[in-house]
Amino acid sequence: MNEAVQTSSAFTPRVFSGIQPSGGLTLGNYLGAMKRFVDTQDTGVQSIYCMVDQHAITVWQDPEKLRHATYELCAGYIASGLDPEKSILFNQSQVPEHAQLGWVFNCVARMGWMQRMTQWKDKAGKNSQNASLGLFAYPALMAADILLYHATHVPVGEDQKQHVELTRDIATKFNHDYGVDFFPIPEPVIEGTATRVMSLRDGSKKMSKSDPSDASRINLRDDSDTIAKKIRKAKTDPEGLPSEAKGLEDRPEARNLVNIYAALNEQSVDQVLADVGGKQFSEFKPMLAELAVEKLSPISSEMTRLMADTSQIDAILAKGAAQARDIATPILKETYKIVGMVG
Ligand code: AQP
Repeated sequence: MNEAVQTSSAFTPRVFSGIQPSGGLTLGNYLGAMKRFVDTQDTGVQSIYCMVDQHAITVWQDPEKLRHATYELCAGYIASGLDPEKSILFNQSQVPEHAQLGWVFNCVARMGWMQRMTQWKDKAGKNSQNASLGLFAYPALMAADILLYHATHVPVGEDQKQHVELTRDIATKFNHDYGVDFFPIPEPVIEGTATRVMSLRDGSKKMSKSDPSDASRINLRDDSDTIAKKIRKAKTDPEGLPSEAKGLEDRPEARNLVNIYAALNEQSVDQVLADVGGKQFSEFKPMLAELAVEKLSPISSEMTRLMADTSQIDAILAKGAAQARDIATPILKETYKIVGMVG
């Protein structure tokens, strides 16, 4: 992140990223996003992190569960180490400028661009005529999330790379169509050993909040026994662990467990394999379970503590929304002026 953030640009480096409150947080969200957000916080670059509830409703959400998941997500951000005094932490729907800029970008983005998005194809599936218009337009709103703050760097997991590339296309087209150099062309920041944490049941599928199988993921709120049980039951192959990363090729489930271990323990895959190479999974899985419990249970306990008094979270969100609007309002105003809106 440090290296990427130092890239020279006419725009002041600023980091933006978001997570959907579309269910309970997973180990994938933690390693692919939250843990990396925390690492960025102390680099001195202004960082803005969002709960993207408007993205969550692109597929139907039970209203009570959505509200609860939004509070839990905020608690998860803080419990993972994000400090609302250092980073701006807010909920998307509390900053109406996201939807307003999103509309402008709906008019810049092309249908063909959206149709190529793999997330759209995966989520809409064969029944795309019945998917929401919001799900189709999701990447234009995501572009608005990022560009509303003139963010230059977007830490994400692998799965969101294509959406950040589309954000770049939207910024480029807007600047070109109106003959301005108004929006930065943001960089996706995809670093580390856990940019794509896979399902524990199928090494070809991403670990996801909305996977119907709870055994496929580790939830941040799982208790120690559940974490250990899920890791014990995780799919593997019959071979032992290799001593070098090359030996994990064509072994997606084995690679996934080693990647998770490396990310949790802040080691490289080679360092992990230097220690565990030659071991069987029957020996490695308990090591992984112990490490996962050691790292995740303090987060879960802190989330429980924060959730006991949601008025504290309300106050953090109100402050974050005000800080976000201070940056967003002039940028939206200038956008409207550029496109010729009176006001
Ligand atoms: N399995 C993963 N590995 C690495 N990173 C991941 N992220 C999500 N899953 C993994 C990263 O977490 C951030 C927030 O993602 P999101 O929750 O907003 O949306 P998503 O990527 O669609 O995550 P899910 O869990 O799959 O949600 P649902 O099931 O609701 O669609 C992003 O940076 C993402 O890359």
